[in-house]
Amino acid sequence: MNKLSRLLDYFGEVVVVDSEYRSQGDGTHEVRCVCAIELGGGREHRVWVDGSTVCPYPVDDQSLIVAHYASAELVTHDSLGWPRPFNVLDTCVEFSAVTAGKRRRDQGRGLVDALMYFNLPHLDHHEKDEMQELALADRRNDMYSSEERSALLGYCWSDVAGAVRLLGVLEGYLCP
Ligand SMILES: [Mn+2]
Repeated sequence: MNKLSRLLDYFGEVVVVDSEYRSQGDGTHEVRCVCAIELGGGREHRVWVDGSTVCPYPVDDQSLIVAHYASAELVTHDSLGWPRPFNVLDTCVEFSAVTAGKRRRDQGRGLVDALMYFNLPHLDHHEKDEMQELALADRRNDMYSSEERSALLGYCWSDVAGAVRLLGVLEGYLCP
């Protein structure tokens, strides 16, 4: 997957990020995994958090970090001791702005809702719930089997792929 972004006219790199985690209730995340793609360079990242990790993608002032509900990714960065990104674009905020006054009451603003709104490929809610339950389990990262790790990483990656598709549509509004 290597889809160019029109936002690359404005930034040296555009990185679409998602993480899976268990919220600890104290403003920090027990982060399971982080997936990301650099749309300019094409590098893909699939990181299972095992001990200390370093942020594998650029977060400097030349780079734009894109995520759906990006505040969660900022907490993930804080929780991992990673630097906070300099520039952030939240596809949930942009989707909300673009569809304000147009969404029906039963149309939410989550990633699956946004993909459905634009008739883009998406996981079904049930599949998503199942994976989120796995991420929320009350256990340490080293207690996940290799099958569970790859299932969660695959799910996390599918959210990155979904956010890339959503960004492609939103760019039509953001970069007219
Ligand atoms: Mn996710």
